[in-house]
Parts: sequence; C-alpha cells; structure tokens
Amino acid sequence: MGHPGRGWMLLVWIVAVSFLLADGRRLRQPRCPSGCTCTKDNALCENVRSVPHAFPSDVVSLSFVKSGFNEIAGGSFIHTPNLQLLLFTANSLDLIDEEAFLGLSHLEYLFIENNRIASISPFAFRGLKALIHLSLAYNNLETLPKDVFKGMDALTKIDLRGNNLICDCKLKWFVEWIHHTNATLDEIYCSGPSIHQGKKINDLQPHSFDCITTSNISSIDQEYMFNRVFLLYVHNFVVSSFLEFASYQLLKFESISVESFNFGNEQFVVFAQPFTGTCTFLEWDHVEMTFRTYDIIESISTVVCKPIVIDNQLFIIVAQLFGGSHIYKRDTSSNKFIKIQDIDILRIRKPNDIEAFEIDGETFFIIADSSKAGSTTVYKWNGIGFYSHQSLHLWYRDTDVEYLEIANKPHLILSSSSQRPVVYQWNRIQKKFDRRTDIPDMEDVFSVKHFRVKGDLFICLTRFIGDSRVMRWDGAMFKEVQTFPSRGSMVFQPVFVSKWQYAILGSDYSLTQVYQWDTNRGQFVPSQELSIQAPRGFSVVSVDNRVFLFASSFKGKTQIYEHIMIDLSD
Ligand SMILES: [Ca+2]
Repeated sequence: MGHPGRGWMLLVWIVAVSFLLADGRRLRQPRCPSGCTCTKDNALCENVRSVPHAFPSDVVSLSFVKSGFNEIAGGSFIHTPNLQLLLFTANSLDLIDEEAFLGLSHLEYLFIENNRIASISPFAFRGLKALIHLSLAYNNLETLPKDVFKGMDALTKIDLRGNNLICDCKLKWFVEWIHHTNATLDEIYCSGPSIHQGKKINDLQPHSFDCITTSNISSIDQEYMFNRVFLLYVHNFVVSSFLEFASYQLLKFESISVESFNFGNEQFVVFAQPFTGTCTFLEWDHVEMTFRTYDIIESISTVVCKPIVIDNQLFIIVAQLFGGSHIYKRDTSSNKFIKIQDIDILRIRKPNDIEAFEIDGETFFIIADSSKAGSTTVYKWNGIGFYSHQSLHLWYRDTDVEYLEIANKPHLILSSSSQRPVVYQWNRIQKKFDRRTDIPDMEDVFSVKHFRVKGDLFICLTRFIGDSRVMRWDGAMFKEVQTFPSRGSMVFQPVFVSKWQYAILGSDYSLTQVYQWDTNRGQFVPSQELSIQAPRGFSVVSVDNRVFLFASSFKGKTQIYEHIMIDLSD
C-alpha cells in the first residue's frame, strides 16, 4: 500500500499505466460479485447480505458500505489473502468473531467504523501481523477484551474515538498497553465509571485503577461524547425542503482534474484525461440542455489543464507527467488551440497542481512540482508570454498549492508529502513570496483549499488516511475547527453554490461525503453521500439559472450532478 501521500500522483500513474498495458493483452474481465463495484485493485460493496467469497485476484482493497450483515464471522476472508485494506462503514455490524480476519497476513489497514459493534472476541484480530492502522471508531464498545491487540506488532495507529469505553478494571490491561506500545492513539475519554468519567484514557495510569471494588457503570454521559465530532449530529427540526446534488449526466471517460471557466460569455469545463492524454473541453448546449464536446487538446499523461483568461484571450496550461508541460492559446480566428510555449523542464519535472491568480493587476500561475529535483515555480504574464518569476521550496516534493488572501495580503500555501504545509506571503516591495510560517501538527497533508464564511477565512486540509481537517484563521494562525476521518481521500474541497457552503470529502475506499455548513454551529454537518470511483476534483458551473457540480473520477465515469432543492411542503 506504500506510505499514503508520498508521491501519490506518480504512484497512481504507474498503477494506471500498468493497468492499461496489462488490460490491453488480457481481455477476460475479472469477476466482481453482485452488489459490488470493482476497479483493477479496489472493490466497494453496497447493501450486500454477506461477505462474498470470490473477488478478482488483483483486488487489494475491499470496502463494505451499508451492508445488511450483523457479524464478521471467523474466516470470512480466507479466500482473499491478498487484501491490504479492508473497510466497513455505516453497516449494522455488532459482533466481530474469533479469527474473523484469518489469512489476511498482508492486511495493513482495517477500518470498522460507524457500526454498532459492542463485542469483540479476544482473538478477533489474530493473524493480522502486518496491520499498521486499526480503527474501531464510532461503535458501541464499552470495553476491549484483554490482549486483543497481542501479536499485532506492526501497529502504528489505533483509532477508538466515538465509543463508550468504561475505564474499569477490565480496561486496566489496555491502559498498561498504551504505555508500552509504539502505536499512537487518538485522544479518547472514559464514559464511566463516575470516578474516571470524562478523563482522557491516554492520561490514566495503571495504578489509578482500584480493582477490588466493583464500579457502577450505569451512567454514561451522552452529552460528553464527541463534542468535537460531527458524525452523530441528528437534524431534529422539521424540514420542508432539502438540497441535493442529483445525478444529471454521466461522461464516458476518467478524469484526474476538472476546471470550469467563462470565456466569451459562455461557460466551459475542461478535464484532464490521463489515459487518453487529452484536455477535453465541454460547453453547455442551451437548447439540448446538456454539456457537449467543444474541443480537445492532444497531449500525454496530462495531470492538469488550467484555463487562464487574460484580456479576452484564453490560455490553457497543460501540465504533463512525461514530455514536459506546455501553454496553448485559443486562436479565435481559426477556432483552434495553438501551442505557444513550452515550460522549462529543468524546473518542472513532475507537475501535480496549478493555480492561477492576480496580484496588483498582474497575472501569475504557479505549478506545484512533486519531484525532488524540480521546484514549485511561479510564472508571470508579460504581455506576450509567461516567464518564470520565482522558484520556491527547493528539495520539497510539493503535491498541491493554494493561492489565497490573508488579511488582504496575497499568500500561498504549499502542501508537501511528509512535511507540514508551508505558508508564503507576498512581499510587495520585492515582488516575491517570502516564507512566513507553517501549519503546526499537520504532516502528510495532500492538499489545502480555502473558503470564507462571513469574512472568516477557513481552510480544508486533505489527508489520504487519517484525519482531514477544517481550520480557521484566528488573526495569527490557523486553528482546528473540525476533523473528518479520511479513508483514501485525495480531495477535500469547499464548494459554494448559490448561498450554501459545502465541503466534499472524496474517498477511494468508501462513499464521497458531502457536508453542508451549518451557520448556527459554525461547523459542517453531513448532508449527502455520492458514489464516485476515486474522485480527484470538483467544479461548479452556473448556466441558465441552473447549477451543476462536476466530479472527476480517476477510475470510473466522470459525473455531473445538478444542485436542486426538493420541496416537501406539499
Ligand atoms: Ca491547488
């Protein structure tokens, strides 16, 4: 499975390219059980009644969402020994049997979340020698059987948030284990007994347990649980209408990025299609009410097609993993895209992201470079072409860049695998970006995107596995507002539609979660789930008083949703 976040785009590329090569020769499609959707290496099963026995042999990650079985029986995965990641979310599981995961000696990630698990057999996890990340978050666990993690020597991360753990004698072994293990544990709190209620389990000492007296475990403070956590919010007010992204149109291609833009008073969308290697442009057909093909720029291994409009001229920056990156211009007299410039291949070797911005009336774009030898570089428009203005961040492998204004001053945030995101500030005198600070306690951030609510500045930080976060600028630094468990997330994108602020958290292993900003709470609350295979980016287009959301899918069909309000008042 590799280290999440490190050189991801490249890894994804290598997998994708080898998939293409392999697939050309082998015509026989692997079997995918009914109720499941399979890609080359991933299967996602929805509403299945039991664990299917056979999966295509190349499947290494397997997810169950909203399934109808209540227990994971012993030996359920004996026929799928190659699994590296296994995820159960929003199921009705209440029991994990002995040796439930027998035979999964390569399993590295196990997520059993948002279920109703109250009981785990002492030998439930037997045989999981390679497991590095275990999550049992948001279940009904009151205790853990003694030595349940025995033999799991590779564990580096355990997530037990959102359970009702009773810190009595039965859990003493666990407190001792916490003090000895190398694994990190998110902060969790005792739901009882009264003597320990509300205390952090991580702070308890084994000697704080008086194991002769019996404890009263009847009172569990419901209100105390997960005040930081959004998952259990219940809308208990009467609704007369609700908002939804409804499926509108399916596009028959994969895409790794999507950008919308306005040119000549028309709305366009451009996708980077990595496999065919093109930038594909769509335009809105006002008569047919669909998006139709407008044009294509042929290229190879395209990662981003970035539109920039300067003085009614349209430029497209085409970033490629192989063969360099190029700039095209729309020639309106011949209605063609014409290549006008190549981008310096010494600086840009593995482009991962592009952002365009204006400072004091001048147009810039920046390419984040994810190779060690290359360098994230700012380019500036000089009236004829773009020239390199400043290289930042030598020897970093940047995965993403975000341009934003903090207190009316231009800033950049660069994300880099296994480093903290770094904040640069524009120096108006020298006309360069200076390193200002970094964002603390946030390693392994894949990308950062900002949004504003009533003048407050927020950022969404994406992590592949772990917690994605929303943070708020407090005038001096970014502070955490909310965390969102990420299970294979390469995009966590704020999206503004009409008057509603959303954030969409993609997942390669589960459903994509749409959150809506709740003004009263000052937080996001869950609003919808979307089924998108390997989502990589979203973009909003408003045409003819309608609003569409484009969702790029790296391994499936690119999707278009329409934002609609459903009235329930009749
Ligand atoms: Ca970006």
